[in-house]
Amino acid sequence: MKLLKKQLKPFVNKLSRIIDERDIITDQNTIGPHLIDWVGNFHGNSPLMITPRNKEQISQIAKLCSNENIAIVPQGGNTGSVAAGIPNGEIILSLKKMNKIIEINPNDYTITVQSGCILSQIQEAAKNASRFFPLSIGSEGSCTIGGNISTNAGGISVLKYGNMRDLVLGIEVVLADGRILNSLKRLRKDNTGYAIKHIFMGAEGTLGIITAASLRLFPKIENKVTGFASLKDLDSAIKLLEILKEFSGDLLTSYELIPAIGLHIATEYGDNITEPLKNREQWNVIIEFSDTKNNNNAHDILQESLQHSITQGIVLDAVIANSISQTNNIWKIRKAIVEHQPKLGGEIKHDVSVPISSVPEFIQTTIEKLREYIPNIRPVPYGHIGDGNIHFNVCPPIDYPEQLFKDKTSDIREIVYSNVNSLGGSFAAEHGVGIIKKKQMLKYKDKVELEIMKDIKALLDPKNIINPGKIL
Ligand code: 2HG
Ligand code: ZN
Repeated sequence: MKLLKKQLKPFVNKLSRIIDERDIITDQNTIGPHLIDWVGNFHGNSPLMITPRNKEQISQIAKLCSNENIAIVPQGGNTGSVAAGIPNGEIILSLKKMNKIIEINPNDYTITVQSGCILSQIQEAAKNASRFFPLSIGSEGSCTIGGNISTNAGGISVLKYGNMRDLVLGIEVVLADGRILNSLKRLRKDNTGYAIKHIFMGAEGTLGIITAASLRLFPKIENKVTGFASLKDLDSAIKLLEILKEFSGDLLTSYELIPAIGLHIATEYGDNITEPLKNREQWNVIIEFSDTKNNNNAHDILQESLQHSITQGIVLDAVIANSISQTNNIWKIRKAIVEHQPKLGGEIKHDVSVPISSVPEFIQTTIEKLREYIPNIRPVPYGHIGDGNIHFNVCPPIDYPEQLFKDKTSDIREIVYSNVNSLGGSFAAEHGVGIIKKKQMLKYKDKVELEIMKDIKALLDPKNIINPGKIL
């Protein structure tokens, strides 16, 4: 399964009949960055990385690996946080050289791309054609669309446009035995039996190597309005969400929870960030409206809904950004929380979801349970609560010994995940399972679902050569 040292040379010889020698990398300095996941808590190893340039090459590589029993880890931008793209002795198949936009069809509102395209490259191509590709995540300047599809990425626009799988019309995949599944259709309706394309989305590269995809585009956004509101309490977060939806129809694109500790992180460690409101309150939200029309509509409706919420006592104070720099300042708060949170003496990440109406109860009760376990512990629950997704990251009390906190990781995880489970939630909302959450998979995933997943894996990859040891 792993490529042993003694196998390296003869295997490289065989590979060089399929791909250019420039695309075969054994230098460990070059491979190094591909062995560490974004969070940095998982270090892998691999003797070899290959960077093929087309699906035919990948097909031949898969056949070779299948014959030789050598496992492959597909890798995109390596921006995941559950180590799904990190090898453990297997070879890395990087898709970074498959980065062409194949075609864009503005009239059909579709774009067809190779899987190594960077997300921002696709956003840009759509914009240049007066269209909009809505997936938006922190790593959009370096993550690849193949990785986004493989992990069914979420982000800040799911509220309106759905997860990655909702944006995929067709897909092209190289299977473990080298067959190429060609379903790059650009259809909105295609009821021809099982939706096979969907099993590769969220499969984290365990069922095949995605080489291209056809994606949905939307009308170009002409006008974005960003607001920041402080809330009376956590329950008000859901009440305000309702009001915003009711007042605006479908203008609401983002609704992100920012706790007071998030504002502390942003202003303390972020780059020149100012507090948006005079008084720092415990619970706050970032609100974004997007409009395809270039007029004052979005601004006026946001203002009206915030005024109404203040009268109702739901919102304590609010501001609507009236310049690009004010807008940037608000979104910089959001980014700074992700980046600087580890500076509070370490962090334990949990990417979870519960039904939207259960968000306040989940956050409150989890905080209480964590405080019973370690008084003064500092939870930082934030993020995409508009779709029930909370990044429930946990930091230690001030001056708490770092190692002692790390040693408590599995207890803390258990407190968070069991509370998620009791509210009918998911222990993996948008980041996937990878290696990091395999234990929870066994504990919380429906047994029959798990059996079917194993059956599908055995059917498509009987020799277990595509990303072995991940998810299952
Ligand atoms: C985000 O929403 C990312 O910014 C990362 O999903 C969240 O791990 C995190 O803290
Ligand atoms: Zn997120």
